Amino acid sequence: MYRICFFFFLLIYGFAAPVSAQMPEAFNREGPPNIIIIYADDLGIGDVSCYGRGALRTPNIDQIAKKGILFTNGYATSATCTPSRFALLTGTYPWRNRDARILAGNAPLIIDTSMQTLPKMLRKAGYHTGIFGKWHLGLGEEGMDWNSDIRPGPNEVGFDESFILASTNDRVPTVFVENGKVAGLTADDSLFVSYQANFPGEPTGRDHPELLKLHPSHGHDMSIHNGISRIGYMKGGVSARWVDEEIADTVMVRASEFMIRNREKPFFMYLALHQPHVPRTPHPRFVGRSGQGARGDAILEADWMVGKILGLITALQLEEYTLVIFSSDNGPVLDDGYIDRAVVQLGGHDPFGGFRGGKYSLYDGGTHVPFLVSWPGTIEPGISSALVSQVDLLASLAGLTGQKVPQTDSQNLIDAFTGKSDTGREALILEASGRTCLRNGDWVLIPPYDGPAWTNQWVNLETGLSDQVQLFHLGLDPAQKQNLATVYPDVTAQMLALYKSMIE
Ligand code: NG6
Ligand code: CA
Repeated sequence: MYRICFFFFLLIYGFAAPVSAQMPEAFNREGPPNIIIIYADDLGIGDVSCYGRGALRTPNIDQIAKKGILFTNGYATSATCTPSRFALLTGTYPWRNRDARILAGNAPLIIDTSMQTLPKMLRKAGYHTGIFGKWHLGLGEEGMDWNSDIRPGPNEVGFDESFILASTNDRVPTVFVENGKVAGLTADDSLFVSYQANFPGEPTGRDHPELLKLHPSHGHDMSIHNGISRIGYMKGGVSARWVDEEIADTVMVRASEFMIRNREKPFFMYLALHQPHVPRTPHPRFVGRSGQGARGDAILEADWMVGKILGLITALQLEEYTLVIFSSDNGPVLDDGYIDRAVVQLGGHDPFGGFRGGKYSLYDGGTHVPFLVSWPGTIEPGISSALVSQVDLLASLAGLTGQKVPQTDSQNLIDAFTGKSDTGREALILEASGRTCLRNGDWVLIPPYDGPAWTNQWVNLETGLSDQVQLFHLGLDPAQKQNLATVYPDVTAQMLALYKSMIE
């Protein structure tokens, strides 16, 4: 009840007025800033209007660019979620871990609890750490019971507080896990999860399409919750199940409470948005707002969340003490498994921002994502073309906070992230579905691979795979249209040699 009242208070009056009214004197805090990473799910570079490539308007996300640095060469490590999140939190390339692939909702935790992680490192530096939103890095051990302690999970890899979607919004179980327990689960309504077989008597989207308000286009035809069929089977835990349209509000309340409670000490907040991943189920107040259907509306909902976070930072008088990083786990996709009309309602919008491929792709559309960093008073606003990756945040934030981290794939690029230098990393390995390619300077080399050049007919995106070696110059050809491998055989040979030395 308290939470609901608190939320409506914030929603109706906005964050700024009520919070500043309770605030003590302005802070004059020494030491490193709060760190907030806002991480969208399947958001393209063209979806964020400060990049000037698409038709959607995201005024709140744009504020981060206006107050900070817009990176034109910012990358996720991977073209899908789990591997990118693994790299973000561990500073290690995901292709080094064979389990860092899109995980089922009942997969065990894939981060070894002895590993260095971003939240552990920041905790050592004196930060209070919290995660709110999508996890998708596995939970517990094989065969875990969802009705008892769900460990290891975020709290065992460095987060003091966690309130997470167990995996993705299209996978069972459709419940939040709060500090190692299914939130709101009651003893008389146990929750069971399987990715093998249905539970007798439970309806599925395959057998009962008449129960659905949102129909799958491919896959997603198993257990039904809230009129939407998902990947995987579940039974029970009804009282704990989320309402998809309220996920944004629920996560916002937890994130806001965390910031308010911890305003006087340095905090690290990882806010992992579930938008615009499928199923796209924005709250009714965003429905129809984008004119682009559910995908655009879900992005506007995410933009609203960013606006509320920025408003709260201001209200708490923490602007000059807070570093905000905004990015996305992988590139965009239109039809990712539900008939939500994302393709037909797109209009003139280009989520891909002119890049080739998209989610699941080794081409730049898979991994070349929006990447914004602000820290008013310390970072001068501007645009940077430095090559930076999410894998670098561990070493860079360790550099910022005076921590030592073991040698990993992460590079300390704090000068690039804070705009003191235009130099980023020289070379970066990118990954899609377990295959890798190399970006070095402006060149991209994709080694030859067996495999389809296109994903399935619904997703309908290029994978980047070819039986020929591919070489592109992104400075001259950002859309990767011209394969220069035979035009520049020396560059191809050098790039192949560098690629081999980096992945061995
Ligand atoms: C795919 C799902 C897709 C999405 C993706 C993971 C099907 C047909 N497709 O297998 O909908 O869930 O996995 O997305 O099931 S990610 O952003 O979390 O990596
Ligand atoms: Ca994703």
